Amino acid sequence: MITVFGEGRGFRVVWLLEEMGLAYRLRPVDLLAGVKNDAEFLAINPAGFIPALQDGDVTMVESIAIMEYLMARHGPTPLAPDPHDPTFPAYQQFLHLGEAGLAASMYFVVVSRNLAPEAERQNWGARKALEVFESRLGVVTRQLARSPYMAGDAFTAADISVTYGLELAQRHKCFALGEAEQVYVARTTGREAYRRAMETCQATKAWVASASR
Ligand SMILES: N[C@@H](CCC(=O)N[C@@H](CS)C(=O)NCC(=O)O)C(=O)O
Repeated sequence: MITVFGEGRGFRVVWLLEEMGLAYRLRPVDLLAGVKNDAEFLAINPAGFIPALQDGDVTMVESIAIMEYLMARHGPTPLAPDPHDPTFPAYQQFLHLGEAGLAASMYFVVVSRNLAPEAERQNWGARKALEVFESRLGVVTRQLARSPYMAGDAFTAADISVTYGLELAQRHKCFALGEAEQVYVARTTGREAYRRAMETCQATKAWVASASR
């Protein structure tokens, strides 16, 4: 049985598993409560961040690497184009840009604004991270002028990666997405597998509901 530890970016992994129709379970990890007493989770990821994956004797961290592993080990799947397909370079680029360019920078904006001590909320690092997010978003915007999805006409795992980064910014009200990005997010999150993933990720669901009130 595949086990996903933690929501947050683990939502990407759960969404992918739903798209692929694979059996899994989500093991909640409460980062806000702290993980120092969560021995089962720390045995999987001693560094204490989420998500982590356990699949038989395989344990992994890093949401994008986990998605690549699942598609390679449990595929093939149309969510990952063949390396010789013309859409592959864009797929590969946006799969990684969704984390390295979008979510990784936006994460530090979000935690600075919400969790940092009051006097440290408007810090240089958070402002720089927002600039980085905005510049990488420009690459997404240009792609959306060309095609409905990051790798062309078909939905792929790159869209799971990028959608998570865009939703992170939007939900925390850290960045107002433009029209093209909003239409794109509505398109990707309208999928049945996204809805099922949201039902599984009850902490994410509760947070989204409270943020939209
Ligand atoms: N690049 C990693 C980022 C992992 C990450 O920073 N996760 C956050 C929550 S979504 C976390 O665990 N933060 C707490 C910490 O780093 O201690 C990934 O894509 O999985």
